Amino acid sequence: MKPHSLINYNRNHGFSMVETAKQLTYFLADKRLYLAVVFCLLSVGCTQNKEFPEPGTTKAIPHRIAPVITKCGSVLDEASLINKGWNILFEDNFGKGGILLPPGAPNPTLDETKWTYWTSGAYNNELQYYQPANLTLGNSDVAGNLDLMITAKEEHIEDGAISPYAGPTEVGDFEYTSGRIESIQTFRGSDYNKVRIYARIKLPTAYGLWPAFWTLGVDGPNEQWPQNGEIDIMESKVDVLGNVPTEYQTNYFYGTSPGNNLVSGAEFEVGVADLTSCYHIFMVEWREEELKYYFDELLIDTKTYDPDPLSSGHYIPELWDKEQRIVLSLAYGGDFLGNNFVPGAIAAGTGTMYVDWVKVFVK
Ligand SMILES: [Ca+2]
Repeated sequence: MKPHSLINYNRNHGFSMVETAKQLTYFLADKRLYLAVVFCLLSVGCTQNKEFPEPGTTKAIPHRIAPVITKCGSVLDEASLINKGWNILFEDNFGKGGILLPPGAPNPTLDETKWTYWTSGAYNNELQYYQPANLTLGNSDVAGNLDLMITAKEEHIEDGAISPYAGPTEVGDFEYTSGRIESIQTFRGSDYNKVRIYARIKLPTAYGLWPAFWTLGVDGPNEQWPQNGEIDIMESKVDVLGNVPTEYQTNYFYGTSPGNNLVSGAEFEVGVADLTSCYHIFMVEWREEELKYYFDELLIDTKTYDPDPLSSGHYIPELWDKEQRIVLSLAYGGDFLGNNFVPGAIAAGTGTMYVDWVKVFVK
């Protein structure tokens, strides 16, 4: 998801200061230089990272078409997990009894003892403004069960904060809204032998959406992204042709200085079944020396430690000690959608990401 890697810039600011073509040329030249320097400092670290999908570039992602998966509506066998020695560390089944948010909302929604939410824009040149009103509870594929529904839609927001860390004057206008939550519960792999992070999700179908289930490291006094690490368990999109997602990516990030990602070639694209008409279980098993990614309990990707730091997709064991929180987000637009992305309409009923539950097991 690369939360801090790219800056939002000039979404709502024009070039009215430029009065002649010559001035415009100079201005744009300066701007490109400025952006290059800022991008270098904030995102690329000027040295190691060639992996960020910065605008204007394309990159090869390891790609594998998994066996055709026709399973639909997967259910987790928790009893079996517990019999095998796994203990549950965190869960939210998004059931009834949640706290009303915002007050007066028609549905009980987020349990604020478990989650925080964003009320702002984000990063990566994403177009949405996150707000709690886009987080609701609704019926799932199981009678009597409820899902957390994160809904992206077209909605005008005037002078919204451009990020959770924006100053009072750092505001902009937005034409899309959506939702993002982060778990209050955090965990380090190094406190356990193994950690499994699960969610049961049905993805939205609207073009331009960027649903993601991931972990983000907790900032420390001298530690920022990607020093604190990140594990992307699932991120997907509807392509420029509007095709229903049949692919998603796994990834992770780690670095030793702010903005300087050392992970190389760990983005892995998984070809699977339709992700939008069925609920699927996405999971990563985090071990000291590897990340093992599962789709409906089928192992589809392993990122393993390799002493060769340049080996593609290698795992960096320092991540093991980095405190993580869980994030569920539904962005609209942004760098992940690629250079050909053009913002458009989100048809009614197509902009919702359905999350039945999230669980963390440890042993
Ligand atoms: Ca549920």
